[in-house]
Amino acid sequence: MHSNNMISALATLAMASSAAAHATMYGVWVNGEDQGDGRNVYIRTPPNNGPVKDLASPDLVCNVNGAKVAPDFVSAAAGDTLSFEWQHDNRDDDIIDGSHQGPIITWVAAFTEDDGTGPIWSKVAEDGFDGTQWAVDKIKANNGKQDFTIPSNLAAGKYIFRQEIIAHHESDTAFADNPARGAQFYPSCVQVEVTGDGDAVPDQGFDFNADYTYEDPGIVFNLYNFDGSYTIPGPEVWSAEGGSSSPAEPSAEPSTAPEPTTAPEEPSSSAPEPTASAPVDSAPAPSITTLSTVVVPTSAVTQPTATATAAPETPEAPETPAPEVPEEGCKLKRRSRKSKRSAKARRASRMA
Ligand SMILES: [Cu+2]
Repeated sequence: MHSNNMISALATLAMASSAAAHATMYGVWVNGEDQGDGRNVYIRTPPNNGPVKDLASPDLVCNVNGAKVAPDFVSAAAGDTLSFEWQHDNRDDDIIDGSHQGPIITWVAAFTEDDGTGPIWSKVAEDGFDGTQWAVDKIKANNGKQDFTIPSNLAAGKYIFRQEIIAHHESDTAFADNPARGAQFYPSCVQVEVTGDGDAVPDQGFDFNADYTYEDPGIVFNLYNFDGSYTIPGPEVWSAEGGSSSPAEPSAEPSTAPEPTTAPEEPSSSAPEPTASAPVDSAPAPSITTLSTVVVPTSAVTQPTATATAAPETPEAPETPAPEVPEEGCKLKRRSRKSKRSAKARRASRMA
């Protein structure tokens, strides 16, 4: 029927103007070892690679399947190096569109079968803009991956590690002010069972729905016009200090006594920076094997040269909001990859 043709046409347009837009998490590497396709195995994988933009939505935490417990866990020891591998759709594709620049932030919470909402999260790693490159540039140059370290003092137990990409290509306007725009969050929650004899229990108590706000300059942010410095949203990286006075009781149970958080001064980065100056999409991948995200370079930020080259020729235009969900910036493209049957089913369910 008419509307089906319409959707096809729009889909073609969307694909043409933004052949590779969003991203989804494919799998996890532990100390450089591939743990295999983790989608719906140890990752609470959403049905598609679209973003979440509504800060009030529970989907902001672990995406739309946040309460769908995955059957397995990644096994790792405290102190191990993890890499979360992002891809556009599948392994070895283009990972994420070069327009989708922004930070990558990693969090941990005690395992829950719930959707992850509530004040349960602590930040374990973050990477924003280093004066030249965004975290997204780095994963595009490194097969979708960026290393971080499980805090070596983390108490043994089952956890959810949540990594998010925040894409800032439409975030000069708050989603609350214009649902067609806003920062695009790509949250992914991974089930990890951690071994070790540490005694640090995550206690930052961060609540995404309450503590991420449209007033945060790291969320409502103009990617195309900024002074070269970017403040990553959320707290300092968790210090992971254990209860030194009391005997260690390895447990993932939330502690009742919050540890004093003495925001530690992280040592400045010794990680090698890729010197990509060409546009990201055509640049040969720098031969970088490790990129630490635990350490945030705080040294002199310079003019954002990478921003200029990475800026899309055609910034994604505001798109017509779908009736079903208010967050719409990329929903159109998301839908474009779904079958007509699916679109038809949605319309049918809306009618119902
Ligand atoms: Cu997108």
